[in-house]
Formats: sequence, C-alpha cells, structure tokens
Amino acid sequence: MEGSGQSGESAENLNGTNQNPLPPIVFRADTNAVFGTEGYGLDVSAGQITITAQAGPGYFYAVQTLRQLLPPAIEYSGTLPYALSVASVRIRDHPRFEWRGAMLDVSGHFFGPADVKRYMDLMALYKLNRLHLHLSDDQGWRLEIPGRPALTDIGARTQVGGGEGGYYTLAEWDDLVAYAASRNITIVPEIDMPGHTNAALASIAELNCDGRRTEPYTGIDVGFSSLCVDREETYAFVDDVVREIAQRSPGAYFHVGGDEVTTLSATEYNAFMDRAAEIVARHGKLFMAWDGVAETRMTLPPGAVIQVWRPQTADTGQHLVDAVSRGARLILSPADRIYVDMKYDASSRLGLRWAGFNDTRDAYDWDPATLVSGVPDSAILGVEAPLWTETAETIRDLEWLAFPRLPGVAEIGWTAHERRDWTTYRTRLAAHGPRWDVLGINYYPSPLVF
Ligand code: IFG
Repeated sequence: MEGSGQSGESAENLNGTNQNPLPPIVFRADTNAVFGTEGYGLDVSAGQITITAQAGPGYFYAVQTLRQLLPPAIEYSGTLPYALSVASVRIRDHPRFEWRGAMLDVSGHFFGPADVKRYMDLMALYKLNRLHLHLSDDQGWRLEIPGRPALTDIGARTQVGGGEGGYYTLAEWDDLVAYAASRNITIVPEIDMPGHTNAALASIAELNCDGRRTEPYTGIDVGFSSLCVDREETYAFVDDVVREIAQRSPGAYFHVGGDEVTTLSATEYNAFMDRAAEIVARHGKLFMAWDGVAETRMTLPPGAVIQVWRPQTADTGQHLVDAVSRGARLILSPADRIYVDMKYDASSRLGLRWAGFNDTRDAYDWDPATLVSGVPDSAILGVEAPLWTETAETIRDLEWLAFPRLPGVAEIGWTAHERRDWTTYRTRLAAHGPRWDVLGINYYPSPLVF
C-alpha cells in the first residue's frame, strides 16, 4: 500500500517450469545509499525481479511489498501447482517516520507468546517496526524478574475480570525479542510507574507506604495506585526491574509510563520521575513516558521521548512545545484517533468509548504534522497505535479491534501525507480483505470499507 510503482502491462510468470527456469529474485546491495536502512527499490520486468536495498530492513520491506503485489494465494504454505504472476513495476520507496508502532497491553488481559508473535506477524505485513509491550499495571505483572519472585507468584495471577492471568519467563521474553528482530520489529518494554502499579503493590509490601500489600485488583478504574515515593525500597525495586529488563531488551528505549497519577503532588511526581529517569539512563536506555511528564518540571534526560495520547488542549499542547524546546521528541498516539481499543461505532461489541468512537476513517484521516501545533516535523519520531485490553480477551478480539484500523496507522507512518487520501485509500484497503481471509484474520468488516 506504499511506494510509487506504476503497474506495467506484462505479468511475469513466477513459477519456473523445466522449459522456463524460475526467474531469479535478485537481491542487490544499494551502493549509492539512496534508500536509507528501511527503504528499497523493487523492479519487476522481463521475467526478472530485482530488489535493491541498503540493509536488512529494506530487503524485508521490499518482500512485504512483493507479497502485496501477488494474489492472496501467495500466503498458501504448500507448493502451488500453478503459476502466479505479478505486474511489472518499478518502485522506489522509503518511510516517512522511523517510529511506526503498535502498543499491546498484556497486563489488562494476559496474552501468551503465541498471540504476541501472531500480532507481530500482522504488524510486519504493514511494515510496522516497534512493538511497545505494556508489561505491568494494576491488574497484572507480566514478566519474571530475577530476585523478585512475588511479582509473578502474586502479581501475575490476576487480570481484568478475574481470570488466571499469566506472565513471560525470561526465556519466553528472549524468544519474543528474537522473533521481533526477525521481522524488523524492536520491542519497547513498558513498566508503568509510579501509578498503574497495584499488581506490584499487591506483591511486595515495602513498596507501600504503610508497609502492607494491597489487595489484588481486577477492575478497570485508573489513577488510584502509586508506588511509595518516600521509601528507598521503591527505588531499589525500580532499579532491579529496569536493570533486568534493559539487559534483555536490545532496543534503545525503556518506557516508564508515568500516566494517570492522582495520589501524588506534582513535587512528589517530579522527584520520582527524575529518579526513574536516572535509573533508566544508568542501565543504558533512553527515557520514554506518556505525555503527563510534559506537564511537570522534571528534568527531561537527553533523547527523551514523550508519547502523546490525550486529546490536546491549548494547555497540554503548550507543555509539549516546551518539552520539545528542552530536547524531547514525540510519538503520536492520539486516543481520539488511533487508540484501537476504542469502539468503531455504537454497534461494536468490543472496545471502550471514553475517547469517542474511532472508526476506520478516523484512524486514517489525520496528519501527524498538525496534531500538536508549534512542534516541528523534526521533533516527531512517528506514530503508534495502542491496544488496551480491558475488553479484549483473545487473539481474535485483538485482530477484530486492530483490523482494519492498524494498516491505516502503518500507512500514516510510512507514506508522505500529500500522497494519502481517504477516498483512494479505502478502495486499496478493501482489496486487502481477501488477503486477511486467507491469513485467517478476524477483522471487523467496516461498512466504511467493505
Ligand atoms: N488510559 C490509560 C490506560 C487504559 C486506557 C484505555 C493511557 C496512557 C485509558 N492510560 O492510555 O491505562 O486504561 O483506553
């Protein structure tokens, strides 16, 4: 769904026969560096396919585009006993933004490794390259931390609605990281703090100011929990958690959450976030947090990234402009656009509606450059579609909420704004329905598209 290809007339036979050997797909190194690490050239003509790129991601993305140029039958895993063809094209393509992301909340409801890998497969189809995993919250702690067994013995045993929860062992984490890398996806771990921490508070007594563990929580209220910012044990905990996860996560970023804290003063919040930022830097990662950090006067560390999620007001917008002037860069996740845990419309069985309905057009028809006025394009790293799982329990629920909205977010991240418009996009998107059928994706047949 990207690129500047012009389809030619002739179709090229891609299955060789003994008279007509399979035309090779030639992978060429791009010596004059025109594409960047994720860009590529794709030429199909005269029975020859040539892919030109500078680095692994470029080759990978050229193949994803080639998949889209072939009929859905290409997804058949067996040997096809008949020829497939692809139109002759000449494509030169590269992404607009470096950060083309999806966030998966595995704390509200737990999703095992197989579900997360499936989600990554579907992300890779559309050249998304960042998977932000929301690993902790009030309802569940999801990753084994050496030396802190209570987090998984107790904190992982719950989820929204009271199900049995779950967590990733370190081996499963390493496997997810490797799987992501094989699809040019970088995992961005998030441990939400100081709020959204009841699972940890229910597990470890000394994280609470009264020294007593809280009760497990399986509802969907927000804002009521906070680590005890006055106790040194809290910072030892944060250091343990950040250290263990950072050393098993090759990506550059560590997301510390920072959202929806109602029980601390601004001074207490700032002091905590400053110390959390120091700990993240100590373990070699760049600081990332939700946009509430822009309203504080915390010292934003170099390379800090702020994830914009709340519908902007003049006030919050000015805070973001200030933060950018202090060196921060932005990831855009406007809740009233690309929170794909919002209902599509009143008919949606799944999803929340606190940010309004996000139908397939809402999620596509906006320009990142104009979301926050006063912020230069250079300060925008890219876009990311969060999927919170208060109402999603299975991979089929995730697919229903994410498709068809997620491919639109991918195109916003990849394609120049002036080359995008809803009228032509919706037609191109509809043509992907048969591909999603072959792939078994449980997508919502949006009446705006199908
Ligand atoms: N806001 C909360 C999430 C989740 C979400 C559901 C953020 C940053 C509403 N925080 O989004 O914990 O409850 O849409």
